[in-house]
Amino acid sequence: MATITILNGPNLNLLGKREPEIYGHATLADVEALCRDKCSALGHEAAFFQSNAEHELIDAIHAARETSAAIVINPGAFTHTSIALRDALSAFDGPIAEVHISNVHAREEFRHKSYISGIATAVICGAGIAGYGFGIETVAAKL
Ligand code: CA2
Repeated sequence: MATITILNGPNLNLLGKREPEIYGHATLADVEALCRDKCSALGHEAAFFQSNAEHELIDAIHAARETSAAIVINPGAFTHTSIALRDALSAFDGPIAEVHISNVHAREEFRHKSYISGIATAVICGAGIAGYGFGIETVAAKL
Protein backbone atom coordinates (compact mmCIF):
# COMPACT_ATOMS: atom_id res chain seq x y z
CA MET A 1 0.00 0.00 0.00
CA ALA A 2 1.24 3.48 -0.91
CA THR A 3 -0.01 6.95 -0.16
CA ILE A 4 -1.15 9.03 -3.13
CA THR A 5 -1.32 12.76 -2.43
CA ILE A 6 -4.16 14.63 -4.16
CA LEU A 7 -3.69 18.41 -4.26
CA ASN A 8 -6.12 21.12 -5.29
CA GLY A 9 -5.22 24.74 -5.87
CA PRO A 10 -6.93 28.10 -5.56
CA ASN A 11 -10.70 28.49 -5.70
CA LEU A 12 -11.37 24.77 -6.04
CA ASN A 13 -13.02 24.99 -2.60
CA LEU A 14 -15.82 26.76 -4.55
CA LEU A 15 -16.56 23.71 -6.70
CA GLY A 16 -20.29 23.09 -7.00
CA LYS A 17 -21.08 26.54 -5.62
CA ARG A 18 -20.51 28.66 -8.74
CA GLU A 19 -20.03 28.24 -12.50
CA PRO A 20 -21.66 24.78 -12.77
CA GLU A 21 -21.74 25.19 -16.57
CA ILE A 22 -17.93 24.98 -16.54
CA TYR A 23 -17.11 22.85 -13.50
CA GLY A 24 -20.31 20.87 -12.88
CA HIS A 25 -22.33 20.45 -9.70
CA ALA A 26 -19.97 18.23 -7.70
CA THR A 27 -18.34 19.79 -4.63
CA LEU A 28 -14.77 19.43 -3.41
CA ALA A 29 -16.13 16.99 -0.80
CA ASP A 30 -17.45 14.87 -3.69
CA VAL A 31 -14.01 15.00 -5.32
CA GLU A 32 -12.42 13.91 -2.04
CA ALA A 33 -14.86 10.97 -1.71
CA LEU A 34 -14.16 9.92 -5.33
CA CYS A 35 -10.39 10.06 -4.72
CA ARG A 36 -10.57 8.11 -1.44
CA ASP A 37 -12.77 5.42 -3.06
CA LYS A 38 -10.49 5.11 -6.09
CA CYS A 39 -7.31 4.92 -4.01
CA SER A 40 -8.80 2.33 -1.69
CA ALA A 41 -10.11 0.23 -4.63
CA LEU A 42 -6.52 0.16 -5.91
CA GLY A 43 -5.14 -0.77 -2.48
CA HIS A 44 -3.71 2.65 -1.71
CA GLU A 45 -4.33 5.45 0.75
CA ALA A 46 -5.34 9.00 -0.23
CA ALA A 47 -3.94 12.16 1.35
CA PHE A 48 -6.21 15.01 0.22
CA PHE A 49 -5.42 18.73 0.52
CA GLN A 50 -6.69 22.02 -0.95
CA SER A 51 -5.21 25.46 -0.50
CA ASN A 52 -5.65 28.91 -1.98
CA ALA A 53 -2.05 29.75 -1.04
CA GLU A 54 0.84 28.91 -3.37
CA HIS A 55 3.32 28.41 -0.52
CA GLU A 56 1.00 25.92 1.22
CA LEU A 57 0.80 23.84 -1.94
CA ILE A 58 4.59 23.96 -2.28
CA ASP A 59 4.98 22.86 1.37
CA ALA A 60 2.52 20.00 0.74
CA ILE A 61 4.57 18.88 -2.29
CA HIS A 62 7.75 18.97 -0.19
CA ALA A 63 6.01 16.93 2.53
CA ALA A 64 4.85 14.41 -0.09
CA ARG A 65 8.53 13.70 -0.87
CA GLU A 66 8.69 11.93 2.50
CA THR A 67 5.17 10.47 2.72
CA SER A 68 3.80 9.74 -0.75
CA ALA A 69 4.60 7.60 -3.76
CA ALA A 70 2.63 9.69 -6.29
CA ILE A 71 0.88 13.04 -6.70
CA VAL A 72 -2.34 13.97 -8.48
CA ILE A 73 -2.67 17.74 -8.71
CA ASN A 74 -5.19 20.22 -10.02
CA PRO A 75 -3.12 23.39 -9.59
CA GLY A 76 -6.06 25.64 -10.57
CA ALA A 77 -4.95 28.97 -11.99
CA PHE A 78 -1.38 28.41 -10.67
CA THR A 79 -1.11 26.01 -13.63
CA HIS A 80 -0.72 29.01 -15.89
CA THR A 81 1.50 31.16 -13.67
CA SER A 82 3.65 29.23 -11.22
CA ILE A 83 7.24 28.28 -11.96
CA ALA A 84 7.59 27.78 -8.19
CA LEU A 85 4.97 25.00 -8.20
CA ARG A 86 6.69 23.40 -11.21
CA ASP A 87 10.05 23.52 -9.43
CA ALA A 88 8.57 21.91 -6.31
CA LEU A 89 6.97 19.13 -8.40
CA SER A 90 10.27 18.63 -10.27
CA ALA A 91 11.86 17.70 -6.93
CA PHE A 92 9.30 14.91 -6.40
CA ASP A 93 10.56 11.48 -7.49
CA GLY A 94 7.28 9.63 -8.15
CA PRO A 95 4.67 9.88 -10.94
CA ILE A 96 2.59 13.06 -11.17
CA ALA A 97 -0.80 13.48 -12.85
CA GLU A 98 -1.99 17.00 -13.72
CA VAL A 99 -5.79 17.14 -13.73
CA HIS A 100 -8.18 19.85 -14.94
CA ILE A 101 -11.92 19.48 -14.64
CA SER A 102 -12.57 21.67 -17.69
CA ASN A 103 -10.96 21.43 -21.13
CA VAL A 104 -8.52 24.29 -20.71
CA HIS A 105 -7.66 24.16 -24.43
CA ALA A 106 -11.24 25.03 -25.38
CA ARG A 107 -11.17 28.10 -23.10
CA GLU A 108 -9.31 31.42 -23.03
CA GLU A 109 -5.83 31.54 -24.58
CA PHE A 110 -4.20 32.21 -21.20
CA ARG A 111 -5.39 28.80 -19.99
CA HIS A 112 -3.64 26.98 -22.86
CA LYS A 113 -0.18 27.41 -21.29
CA SER A 114 0.72 25.09 -18.41
CA TYR A 115 3.98 25.35 -16.47
CA ILE A 116 3.21 21.91 -15.02
CA SER A 117 2.56 19.71 -18.08
CA GLY A 118 6.24 19.51 -19.06
CA ILE A 119 7.18 17.75 -15.82
CA ALA A 120 3.95 15.74 -15.37
CA THR A 121 3.73 12.02 -16.11
CA ALA A 122 0.17 12.47 -17.42
CA VAL A 123 -2.20 15.35 -18.16
CA ILE A 124 -5.98 14.91 -18.04
CA CYS A 125 -8.42 17.68 -18.85
CA GLY A 126 -12.05 18.05 -19.80
CA ALA A 127 -13.23 14.80 -18.17
CA GLY A 128 -14.95 16.54 -15.27
CA ILE A 129 -14.20 15.26 -11.79
CA ALA A 130 -13.79 11.73 -13.24
CA GLY A 131 -10.38 13.04 -14.33
CA TYR A 132 -9.14 12.72 -10.75
CA GLY A 133 -9.97 9.00 -10.87
CA PHE A 134 -8.17 8.64 -14.21
CA GLY A 135 -5.19 10.48 -12.74
CA ILE A 136 -5.09 8.16 -9.72
CA GLU A 137 -5.33 5.07 -11.97
CA THR A 138 -2.51 6.40 -14.14
CA VAL A 139 -0.07 7.11 -11.32
CA ALA A 140 -1.02 3.92 -9.43
CA ALA A 141 -0.20 1.85 -12.54
CA LYS A 142 3.35 3.23 -12.39
CA LEU A 143 3.99 2.33 -8.72
O1 CA2 B 1 -10.46 23.10 -15.12
C1 CA2 B 1 -9.81 23.13 -14.07
O2 CA2 B 1 -9.83 22.22 -13.24
C2 CA2 B 1 -8.97 24.38 -13.74
O3 CA2 B 1 -7.76 23.93 -13.14
C3 CA2 B 1 -9.80 25.16 -12.74
C4 CA2 B 1 -9.16 26.51 -12.39
C5 CA2 B 1 -8.80 27.29 -13.65
O4 CA2 B 1 -8.12 28.48 -13.29
C6 CA2 B 1 -7.94 26.48 -14.58
O5 CA2 B 1 -7.67 27.25 -15.73
C7 CA2 B 1 -8.64 25.19 -14.96
C8 CA2 B 1 -10.15 27.36 -11.58
C9 CA2 B 1 -10.64 26.71 -10.37
C10 CA2 B 1 -11.76 27.56 -9.83
O6 CA2 B 1 -12.84 26.75 -9.59
C11 CA2 B 1 -14.03 27.34 -9.42
C12 CA2 B 1 -15.08 26.49 -9.16
C13 CA2 B 1 -16.33 27.00 -8.99
C14 CA2 B 1 -16.54 28.37 -9.06
C15 CA2 B 1 -15.51 29.21 -9.32
C16 CA2 B 1 -14.23 28.69 -9.49
